[in-house]
Amino acid sequence: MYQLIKRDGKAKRGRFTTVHGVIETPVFMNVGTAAAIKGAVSTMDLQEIGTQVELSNTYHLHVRPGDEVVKKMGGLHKFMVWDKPILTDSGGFQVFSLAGLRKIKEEGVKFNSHIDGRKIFMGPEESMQIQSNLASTIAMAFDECPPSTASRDYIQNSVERTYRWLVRCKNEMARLNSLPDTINPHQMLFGINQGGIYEDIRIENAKEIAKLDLDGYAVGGLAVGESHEEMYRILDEVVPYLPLEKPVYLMGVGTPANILEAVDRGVDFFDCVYPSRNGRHGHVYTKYGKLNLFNAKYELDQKPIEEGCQCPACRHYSRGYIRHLLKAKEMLGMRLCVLHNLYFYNHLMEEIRTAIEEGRYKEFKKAKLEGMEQGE
Ligand code: PRF
Ligand code: ZN
Repeated sequence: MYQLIKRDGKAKRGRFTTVHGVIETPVFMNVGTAAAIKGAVSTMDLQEIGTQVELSNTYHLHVRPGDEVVKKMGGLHKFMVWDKPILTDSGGFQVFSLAGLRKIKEEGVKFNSHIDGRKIFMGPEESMQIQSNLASTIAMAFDECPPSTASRDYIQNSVERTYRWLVRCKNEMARLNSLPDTINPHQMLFGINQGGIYEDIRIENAKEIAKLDLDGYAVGGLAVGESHEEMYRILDEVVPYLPLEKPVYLMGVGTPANILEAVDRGVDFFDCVYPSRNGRHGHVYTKYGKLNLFNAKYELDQKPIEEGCQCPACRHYSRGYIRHLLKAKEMLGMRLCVLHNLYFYNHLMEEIRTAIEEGRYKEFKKAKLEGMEQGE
C-alpha cells in the first residue's frame, strides 16, 4: 500500500507498506544480484548503512543455486538473512543483456545460461513461479527490454507482447499467492512500461498498464544507450500517465545527478550497480563529485573519503590507507569503498526525502548538482 505523504512540484515523498516493513520513498535499492552485494558486503552491513530494500535477480538465482534450492532453504529472506523488503527483477532484462542465442516467442524466451550454456526457457509464468519460490516482497513483471537501436516497428510489437505478458504475470501471481505452500502469499507485482524513445508508444502503454491496478509501476528500457536528455524527456512525458497513488520505479538508474533529476519528475524507486561497481574500482562518491583513490595524490592523505561522512569507512580510515589496500589488492579496500558508496546513495535519498517534506526540493537539487560539479 502506497501513501503519498507530500508533493513538491512533481517530486513525491511516499510511504510504501509491505509485509516486510515500510519503505520510505524516494528510495535507492541496493543491488545484490545473486543474493550478495558484490564487494564482500553482508546483510549486517546493509542494516548499518541504512539500506531499506535489497534487489536480487530472478535469472541469476534460477541458474545458481536454483530457485527450488532457495525455496527449500526457506526463501530469499531466510537464505540471505535479511528481514526487510526484497525486490526481484524478473529476468527479462538479464536474459537480453547476458544470455546468448535467445529466441523470443509469444510464450516466452529460449536462451542459453551464461554459466554453463544449458538451454533455459522463461516466460511470464516461469518468471512468476521462480519469484514466488524466491518469495521476494516485490516481483517484477516479465518484460522485453529492446536495445536502443531497435526500430519503431520492432518496439511497437515488443511493447504489445510485453503487455500480454504482464496480464499473464498478474493472473499467475494471483494463482501462486493462493497456493498453500507459497512462502510469501502477499507478494506484490510491479508492471513495466516500455516503448524506447517513442513517447506515443510509451504513453499508450502507460495508460493500459495503469488500468491493471498493480502494486507499482516501473519505467524500463531507459539508460540503455539514449542520452540523459532523452531519458528526462521520456520521464517528463510518461510519469504523468502512471497512477499518482502508486510507486514509480526507474529501473537501472543511475548517477546521483540522474536520480536528482528523476525524483523531480515523480520517481520513487531506483536501483543501479554504480555505487558497488565503482567502489570495487576505487571510485568513491563525495558531495564534490567522484574521487579515484588510486590517484597518487591520496598517498599521504590522512582525511576520510568524505569529511563528516558517518559510514563505517569514513568513521575509521584515511584515504591514504584505503588507497594502499586497493593497490595491494586487499579485499578490505574494495569493501570499504563499496560501503562508503552505498552509504552515500542511501544518505542522498534521505536528504532528498527531507527536502521534499520541507518543500525545498528545487533549491536542494540545484545546490547538490552544483556541488558535485565543483570537484575537489
Ligand atoms: N526491464 C527489466 N529490468 C531492467 C530494465 C528493464 O527494462 C532496465 C533498463 N534500464 C534495467 N533493469 N525487467
Ligand atoms: Zn564514508
